[in-house]
Amino acid sequence: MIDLYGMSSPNVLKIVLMLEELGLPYRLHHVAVHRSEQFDPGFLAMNPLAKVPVLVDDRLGEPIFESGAILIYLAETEGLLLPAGGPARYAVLKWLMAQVANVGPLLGQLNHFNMMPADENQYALSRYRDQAARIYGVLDARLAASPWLGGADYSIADIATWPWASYVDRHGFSWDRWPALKTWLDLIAARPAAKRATEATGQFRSADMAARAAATPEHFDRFFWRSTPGPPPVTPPAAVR
Ligand SMILES: N[C@@H](CCC(=O)N[C@@H](CS)C(=O)NCC(=O)O)C(=O)O
Repeated sequence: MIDLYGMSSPNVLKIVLMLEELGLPYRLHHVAVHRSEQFDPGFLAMNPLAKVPVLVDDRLGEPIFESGAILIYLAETEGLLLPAGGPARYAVLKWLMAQVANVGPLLGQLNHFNMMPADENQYALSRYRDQAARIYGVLDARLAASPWLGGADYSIADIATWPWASYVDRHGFSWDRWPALKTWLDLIAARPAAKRATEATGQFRSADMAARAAATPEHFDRFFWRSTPGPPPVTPPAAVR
């Protein structure tokens, strides 16, 4: 059996999408990060970085953290969505790494500063808006030249990037700037696995909203890893890092 620990966030949604694509049975477990559950000793024993997703598969006997590692593990275990070798494998892996090293961290920082009081964050907001536009532009250019991020076939690179690419309008940009990215996004959204994944993670959304509503200022400081107390978020954290 596979157990996935998570919340309603893009890094978790990508793993649920992968499990749905593979048709594997799994159980979801909510981690209330707004109430500091990621710092419980039991969770830290699975991921010392105190972040979701974490996947536990009986067949492996060792929890896996970091969404990129989880995707590679599942792809290799099932022999799907990642070519076994040659240039096609490394094309997929480089776009997967581009997501975990660039797309997620940069868009996640924009999400963070977007939810903070604006007057304190003008420089950070403008920096990460520019970085987000750069990232969306790179993805759009790749998808104008290639049907999928990794090349000819749908792969774990697409699965990793899809939940993050949907932030374009929430970040206040127009889709007109990146039409190839939009076509690709809609193509994945229409997949039955993507519909099932979105539905399956719906339970996390309500649990996150309840946990956030019950969070104290101290919970927010821990959640944002702040050593000095800071302001509470002013907008719902659509995605958190
Ligand atoms: N590089 C990690 C990032 C994981 C991550 O940032 N997870 C967020 C949710 S998307 C999280 O756990 N946030 C809560 C926290 O940082 O305490 C991955 O790809 O798995």
